[in-house]
Amino acid sequence: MRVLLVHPSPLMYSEIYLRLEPLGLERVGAALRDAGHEVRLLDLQIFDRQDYLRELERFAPRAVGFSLNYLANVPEVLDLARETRRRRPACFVFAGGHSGSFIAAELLEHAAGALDCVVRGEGELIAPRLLEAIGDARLATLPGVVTAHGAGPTPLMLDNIDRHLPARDLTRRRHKYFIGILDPCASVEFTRGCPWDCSFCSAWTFYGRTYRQGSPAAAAEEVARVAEPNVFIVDDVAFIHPEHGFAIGRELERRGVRKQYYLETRCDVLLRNPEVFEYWQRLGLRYMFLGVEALDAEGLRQHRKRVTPSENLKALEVARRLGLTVAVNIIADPDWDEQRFAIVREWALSVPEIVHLTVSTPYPGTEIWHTESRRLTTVDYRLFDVQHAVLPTRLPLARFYQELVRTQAVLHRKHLGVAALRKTAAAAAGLALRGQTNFLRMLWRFGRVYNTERQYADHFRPVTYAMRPPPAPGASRPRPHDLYIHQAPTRSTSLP
Ligand code: B12
Ligand code: SF4
Repeated sequence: MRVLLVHPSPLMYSEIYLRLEPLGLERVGAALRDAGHEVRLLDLQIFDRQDYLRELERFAPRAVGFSLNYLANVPEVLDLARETRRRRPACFVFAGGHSGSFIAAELLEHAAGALDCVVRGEGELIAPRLLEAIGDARLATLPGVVTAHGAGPTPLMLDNIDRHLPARDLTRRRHKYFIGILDPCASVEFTRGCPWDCSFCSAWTFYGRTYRQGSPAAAAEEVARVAEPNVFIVDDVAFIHPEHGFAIGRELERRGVRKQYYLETRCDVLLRNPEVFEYWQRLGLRYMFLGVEALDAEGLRQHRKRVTPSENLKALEVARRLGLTVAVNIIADPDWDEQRFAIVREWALSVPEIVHLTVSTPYPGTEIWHTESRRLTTVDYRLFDVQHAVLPTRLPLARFYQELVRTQAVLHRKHLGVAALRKTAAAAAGLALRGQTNFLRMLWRFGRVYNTERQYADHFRPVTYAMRPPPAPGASRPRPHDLYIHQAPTRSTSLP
């Protein structure tokens, strides 16, 4: 069967700093190909709506599957699904992915028949079975599948994440994928899931707080096959178990693989296992992202980060000693006033790290979606991109954005301003000579993307699809299992 898989367009944040391959769709694509289907993938982070409509016409797929990892992409995907239904009424249209998994029934309601089903959870095992069941009443009985007529049992989880390794040849114009100066950059997954339970995050609820590791040999083979010189390791928390990191590294050394790497981890994991990060630094680790989230103990407690401010600061010292370029994230609360923004600006300028600021956003699937007592000020999915305020702001909204954009601009200038760029000028020139211009282009985009008026005006766009707000804002803390998409308790992993 001809199947077209589609990743929606980028959100604000990715318009500047990065663009990464749709790894989830490449994995689902691999599983479908293994089952004998003819698969194409279109990434709207790179291509546009016209390209999609052309592909629909020329490839004439029997089924189209949309990836909905991000809540902010919901209206775009619904519009595309409706357009697909209008142009090709017999086509089977489905959606899956992270955010889609938490709001399946709501999506089907909005789609008003344009979506045949929503798939909850991991797609590799269920996608081939889904296509087999097209036109059959069995569809609504498949694990994780939700249709207008009913929902199947709890979603399936991959027993072994080495199965269905990503079909990278499905993504076209791969030179467009990059993160900062790692241009071009591929993505790999060494582990899946996270054993922590931060209150603002849905990574753990999506995987039922499980944590799975791929085999070191398969992971290294996967990196060896990547054509790009740079690799983004997508694991939520890299090298929780240092022996796994060492084992992958040794396999890479044995194969003589040399790449530059970017990874994300937690401060306490870095403090506990500095040797594995030091080892990876020798293998080519260049960038590390640490989710600091808050500078004070109270903020960390609210996010349930299970780390202290002093551990965070110590971790930054360790990362500096390793000679890595470190980026950290701080969560801005809509309740912040001018002074709170000023404190963050001051701190950010006093440390050598790249500091990112995201706005606290309750997402379906997170604990704060239920416990946040402040009512949402918007039901526009597009604003749920951690760059807009969806809760009441203490400052007048326009003033809040002035402070936010001012702070973002200070942080941007610090690591991408003229002075900072002198250090990377040679590398940037080298990229330009090789025709890799993603990094260079991103330098000029800041003013167009982060813009007080634009962000403020975004709140007044007409809303076609109104999001379903949480049933009872400020409810007491739900039981973890009630948040999981796998309702039957999955075996949870204890904290390392
Ligand atoms: C890598 C990553 C990114 C990459 C995105 C790469 C890409 N093009 O997809 C980058 C760094 C760009 C990114 C950016 C952002 N991210 Co991000 N990201 C992740 C992360 C860590 C891993 C995703 C991944 O690749 N996993 C591995 C692959 C194999 O899994 P997968 O993509 O989920 O796909 C599987 C299933 O979802 C499903 N599936 C997926 N698509 C489809 C489609 C069909 C048809 C089917 C059947 C199944 C299916 O099957 C796949 C295989 O099992 C997740 C956390 C997580 N653990 O999921 C956060 C996460 C998805 N990101 C999040 C956020 C908030 C963001 C940002 C908005 C903000 C930010 N500062 O990070 C931006 C905006 C992105 C944008 N759209 O422009 C949130 C999502 C919030 C939400 N509910 O919308 C998450 C959950 C992190 C969190 N802490 O909560 N992100
Ligand atoms: S450690 Fe990271 S991935 Fe895990 S729950 Fe916390 S924020 Fe989410």
